[in-house]
Amino acid sequence: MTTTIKACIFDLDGVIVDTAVYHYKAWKRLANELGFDFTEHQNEQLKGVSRTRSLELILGWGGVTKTAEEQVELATRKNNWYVEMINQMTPAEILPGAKEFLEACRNTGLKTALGSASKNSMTILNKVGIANLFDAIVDGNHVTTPKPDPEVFLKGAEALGVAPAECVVFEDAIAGVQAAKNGGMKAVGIGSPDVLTEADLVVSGLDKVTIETIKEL
Ligand code: B16
Ligand code: MG
Repeated sequence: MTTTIKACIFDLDGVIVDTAVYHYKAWKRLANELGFDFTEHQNEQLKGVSRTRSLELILGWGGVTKTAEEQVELATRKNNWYVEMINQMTPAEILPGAKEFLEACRNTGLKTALGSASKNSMTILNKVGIANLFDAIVDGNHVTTPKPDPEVFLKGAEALGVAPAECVVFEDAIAGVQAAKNGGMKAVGIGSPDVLTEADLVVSGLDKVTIETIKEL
């Protein structure tokens, strides 16, 4: 039996915009202040991962131990640098096809939601000028359990008033694709099919997907 798709839920970093580059710069600056460095390759492991967990991973790479209180201070320091950078973002930084695909969803009656781990998603959406293209926004401020737990996407579906099986999630992170599948949703991976093996379909970007393809999933 095929289920009608009624909504699309989008991850933010890596799907709508590439904020990973700003996260990397800010985390790298923090690591450097602590006396070590990490590579762009290691940074891949931080994509889609919460701020707290990212810090734990980075401290582990540097072999540095910090108290819970110190970790809060370090995460805040990093976030302040990150916010300085995202405050400079412009609409030119929207990834190819993202705005057009969001508009196409709305024009064909599909509901749209954001489902991001970031606590800064509103700042980013406002800076790039597309906050008005989402019917619901669920982000790191609203969830208690990180991806691959489906909480963020289930809350998105609930806010839109649609069943999980009627949703397609767009995700660039393995844990995000798993979260969608764990929630009983369809998943479109943005990236490489070799990496996002659990997705129902993998494309290189939202410029490579059409509403017709989504409805046939
Ligand atoms: P913040 P997404 C994620 O965004 C990023 O990929 C990840 O690198 C970041 O640590 C996380 O947001 C939390 O972001 O520090 O702004 O709360 O891919 O879930 O949209
Ligand atoms: Mg992402």
